[in-house]
Amino acid sequence: MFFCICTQEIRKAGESEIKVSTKSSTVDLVTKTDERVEKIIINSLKQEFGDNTYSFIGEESVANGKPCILTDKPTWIIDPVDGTTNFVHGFPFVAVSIAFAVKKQLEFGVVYSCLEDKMYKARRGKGAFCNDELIQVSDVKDIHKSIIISEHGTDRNPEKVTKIFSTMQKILRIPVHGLRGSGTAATNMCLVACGAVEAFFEIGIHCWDIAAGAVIVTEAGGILLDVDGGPFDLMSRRMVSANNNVIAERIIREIEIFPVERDDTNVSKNQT
Ligand code: LIP
Repeated sequence: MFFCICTQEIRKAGESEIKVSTKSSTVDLVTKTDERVEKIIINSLKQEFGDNTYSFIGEESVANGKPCILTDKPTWIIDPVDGTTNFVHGFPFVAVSIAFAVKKQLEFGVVYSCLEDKMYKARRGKGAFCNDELIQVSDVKDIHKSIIISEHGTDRNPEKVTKIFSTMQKILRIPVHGLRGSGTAATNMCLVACGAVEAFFEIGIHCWDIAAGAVIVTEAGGILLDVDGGPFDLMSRRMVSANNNVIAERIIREIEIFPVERDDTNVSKNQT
């Protein structure tokens, strides 16, 4: 129900002049719609499930100073408008992403691609679906027959931009069939899950961008790794999601890694 309200908010706001502010850089955009939709989601979840039993990690709450702490407590992880830059420009990929974790284990995730009217959802151990149709990752193992997705993020630090585009150039020259980017990590992960592309990787995303997509990809038969080939770490702000290990490992060989601050950087050990 609140996906409909959120979509109405997003569509309505998109019809008039959108007031844009910035966060970590001049190109890291936020709008009143992001904040309003996050409030609708959090208030609806509190109304439905109670206030004290759960923690909330919301992109805009964190931007306004709330801690980004994933504890053992049941936690909602929310990106109210994933693809804010797209939203501001009218580029038609905008998603609402909500995940739920217990004891740091992601239990289910929902990504609603508002303008495509595609509801992706998955619960651990129960499969992944798009508009109630079962979805599965691609069975492609030959990197030369793959489409790879990545994004350049919102950090314009020259060294990072150089590494991002050097990585993309190396992947393109493998060669792969194509490189793409929707502008929203949540949507990119759903494109892996439904087999439209073979892999999505990015350094610089946040936990709220990928938490729901992580459940959807794994339940669709895909895998998640760190960009160095190690285990996936939701709070690390770097990730590879792929249809299989062969594709993932081939991509990882090309990624030029640069440091990013973890989402939970300022959390003391006794808070986790
Ligand atoms: C976006 C991510 C995307 C990233 C963008 C931006 P937002 O999230 O989904 O992967 O490349 O820079 O962070 O900010 O639109 O919610």
